[in-house]
Amino acid sequence: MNKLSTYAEITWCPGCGNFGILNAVKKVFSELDTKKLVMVTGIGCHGKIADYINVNSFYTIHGRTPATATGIKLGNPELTVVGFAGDGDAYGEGLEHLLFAAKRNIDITMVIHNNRVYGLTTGQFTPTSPAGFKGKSTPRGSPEEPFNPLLLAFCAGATFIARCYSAKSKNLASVLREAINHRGFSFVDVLQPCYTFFNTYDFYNERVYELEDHNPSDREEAEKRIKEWNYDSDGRIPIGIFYRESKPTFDELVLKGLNPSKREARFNVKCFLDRMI
Ligand SMILES: Cc1ncc(C[n+]2csc(CCOP(=O)(O)OP(=O)(O)O)c2C)c(N)n1
Ligand code: SF4
Ligand SMILES: [Mg+2]
Repeated sequence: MNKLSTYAEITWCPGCGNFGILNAVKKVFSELDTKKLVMVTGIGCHGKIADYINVNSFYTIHGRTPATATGIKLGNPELTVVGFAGDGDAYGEGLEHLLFAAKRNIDITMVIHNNRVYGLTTGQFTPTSPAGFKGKSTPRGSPEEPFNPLLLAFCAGATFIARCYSAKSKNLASVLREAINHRGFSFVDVLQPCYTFFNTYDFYNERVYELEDHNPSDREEAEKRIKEWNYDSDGRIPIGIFYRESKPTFDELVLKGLNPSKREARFNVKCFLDRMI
């Protein structure tokens, strides 16, 4: 048994793309100092990942993973904070939290299990479901076009932007490693088939390809590649790192070297508040 495994029985459906994410995350976490690692999850099938990995974790409320992760990072900037959210969670209920975390460039990583459906509540459409999607809440097909979450994150100010596919585990692990190492807001959208309510394996297997000869520090080029696929029903789907930029982080700017979790900082509340303002 991997030292990061837990006693919890895995209750994801057989064939769920979350298994690929779990394996890649465990691989990358096993290389880190887990005493300084915290995972935060939203509510949904994705959130169960916290039960299956033996590290410090916080199950927060629907859509609030970036807000909770931000609070943890500001409380102790020495921690590595990795958030896991669903597409309904991060792009529906909690979109504003995601965009403001990107705008602030807080040094956290957000991994989105994007199955393009509300899985846990049995199959309603989400902001990234394709037009025509038939589910519990749209039995005749959703008339809405999806949005492109990478483009939203790019416009909001994310300094690391990537897309992965849960079935390409080597690529997923290597992108996750880079995302966690990046100082600043890292955003990783993972295409994760929901075997039960939106089985997209064939669709992705035909279209997904790995970015090559792409310079993630070229902003114009990154925008072009991000727009190459807009979560609709056509085209090829690039995965990999689209954009990377080095910028001061929110936690550095606000805390200026202070660690509020340390004894001396707690005894000097006034000094801390002065730095915050
Ligand atoms: C504020 C709020 N609204 C609705 C719900 C009900 N709810 C629980 S899980 C869920 C869907 C989660 O979908 P997603 O975030 O895509 O995660 P998945 O199950 O697909 O991994 C909903 C709507 C809730 N718990 N809280
Ligand atoms: S409902 Fe979908 S996302 Fe949830 S465990 Fe089953 S296959 Fe996975
Ligand atoms: Mg979902």
